[in-house]
Amino acid sequence: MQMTILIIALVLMAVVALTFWRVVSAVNAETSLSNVGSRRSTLFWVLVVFGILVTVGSLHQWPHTVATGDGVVQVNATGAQWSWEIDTQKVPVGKKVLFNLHTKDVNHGFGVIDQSGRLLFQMQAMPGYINKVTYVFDELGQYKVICMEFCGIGHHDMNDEFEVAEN
Ligand SMILES: [Cu+2]
Repeated sequence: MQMTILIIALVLMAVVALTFWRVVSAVNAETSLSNVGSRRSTLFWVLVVFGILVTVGSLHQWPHTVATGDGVVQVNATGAQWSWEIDTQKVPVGKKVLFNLHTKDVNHGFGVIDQSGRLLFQMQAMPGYINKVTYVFDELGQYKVICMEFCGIGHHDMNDEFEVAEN
C-alpha cells in the first residue's frame, strides 16, 4: 500500500514537473530576453530539485505502518463527551503500544503529552471507525491524555492519564 502511494505520488510529481517544464520552455521560446529566461529556468530547476529532496526526505516514512505481532501491547481507548475510557492505566516502556481509538459520539482528538508538556502524538477518534496509532514510550512516568478536537461544552475537562512503567 505504501509503495503504491509512493509510486502514485512520484508519477504525479513528474507530471506536474513536466507541465511546468513545458510552460517554461514555451515562455522561454517566446521571450526576447533570453538571459532572464535562462536565469528563470535555472531557478525553476533548482526549486524542482529542492522540492523533490524535501518531499522525499520528509515523507518517506509516511504513512506509519500499524504494528502487529506478539510483542505489541494493545490499548483500547474510547472517547465520549466528556471523558476517555482507556482499558489500561499502565503500559510498558520500550515496547510498541498500539492504540485502538474509537468514540461513542462525536469526533474527539486523542493527544498524548509527556511530563514536560510536549505533545508526543495525536489522532482523531471518529464515530464508526477504529483508528490505530503505534507508539514506543522511551521514558518512564505519567503521561496525560487530552482531547484536541473541540467536542462541546465539557471539552476542556476531557483529560485522562496513564503510566509508562517497567514490564
Ligand atoms: Cu474535545
